Amino acid sequence: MSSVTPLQAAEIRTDWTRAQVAELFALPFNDLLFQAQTVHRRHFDPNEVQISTLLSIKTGGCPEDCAYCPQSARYDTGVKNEALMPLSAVVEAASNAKANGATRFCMGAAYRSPKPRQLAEIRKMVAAVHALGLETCATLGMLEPAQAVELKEAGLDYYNHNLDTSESFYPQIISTRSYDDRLNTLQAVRDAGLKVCCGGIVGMGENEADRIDMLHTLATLPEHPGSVPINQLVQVAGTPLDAERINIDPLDFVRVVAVARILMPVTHVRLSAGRSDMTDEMQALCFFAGANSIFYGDKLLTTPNPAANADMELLGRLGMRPEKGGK
Ligand code: SAM
Ligand code: DTB
Ligand code: SF4
Repeated sequence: MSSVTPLQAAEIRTDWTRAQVAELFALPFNDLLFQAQTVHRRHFDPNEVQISTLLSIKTGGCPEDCAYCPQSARYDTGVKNEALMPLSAVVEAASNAKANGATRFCMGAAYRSPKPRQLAEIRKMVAAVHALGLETCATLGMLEPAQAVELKEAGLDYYNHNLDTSESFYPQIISTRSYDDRLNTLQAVRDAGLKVCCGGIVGMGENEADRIDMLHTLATLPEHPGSVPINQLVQVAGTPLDAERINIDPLDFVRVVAVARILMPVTHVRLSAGRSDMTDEMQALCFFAGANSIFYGDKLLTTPNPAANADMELLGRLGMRPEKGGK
């Protein structure tokens, strides 16, 4: 949404109580989806979906221990440690993404946090992608306030940094950085005037209380994130979370999308990782529940995503179309 009317603004609140979030989760499925679709229609064209394309500009060899991640150097996942991509290759990928209908280009790096030399290179990439007329997004790990400002000055629109899960479940997933570290990076990003892209992962063995807590934290940040990616865990061989056989009820995933939509009415809720494991019907339910953004293209960072033509076919069957956007 480009502008928010006063009536729409009245619906945006950052003072949700945890009990209110829990009440939404407890609604009968049809009541929850009806409410989510009603809120969605007040703020968005329900037949439009924002298209983002991801590029891994620096793959593998990450020092962090995120239990879900194929790029951690601590796990034997077959992902090789590659150097930062050259600028020309990034520009080529961004041009292709634009030609294929993406309006936002997200550059991901397997860093704990970027070093000054790396950030200098990435600033050039951001400026070049911005010059193509695409919205720019980066996800590079933790940022200091000055680094966030540098990225903003280079033309960055969004910074992705996820909470991943609830504060209480978090220590079972990551030990090398704290929940507060994440909140501090989000603060630095907001203070620099960058738009926040922040969400989490469903299906890591968390329970409903954890999902309530995570969405409550997101919806009570000083400002709602501009984008909230909801990822379904992609189980990758070699990661600690692959050893556990985690089953998630697809309807519980849809509930998370619906509650996110109701809590954060003008946010783009992105149906992110995990779509390759979802049926078309589940994705359709997620769109009905208020998801209005996807990652488009055959690959996420290191794992598969539905083929672009399959996505266009699905959108066509649903009478949906890509949102016009970019700059
Ligand atoms: N290294 C940076 C960081 O962690 O902030 C940026 C890239 S990292 C891959 C971005 C996000 O991808 C993670 O926070 C996590 O939410 C998501 N992610 C990574 N591996 C995933 C998986 N196997 N399944 C679902 N989501 C995943
Ligand atoms: C987000 O929330 N999901 C994207 C993006 N932010 C960077 C990443 C998904 C990664 C899935 C695992 C992989 O492909 O390596
Ligand atoms: Fe590294 Fe990010 Fe993967 Fe964690 S999620 S291991 S920080 S690339």
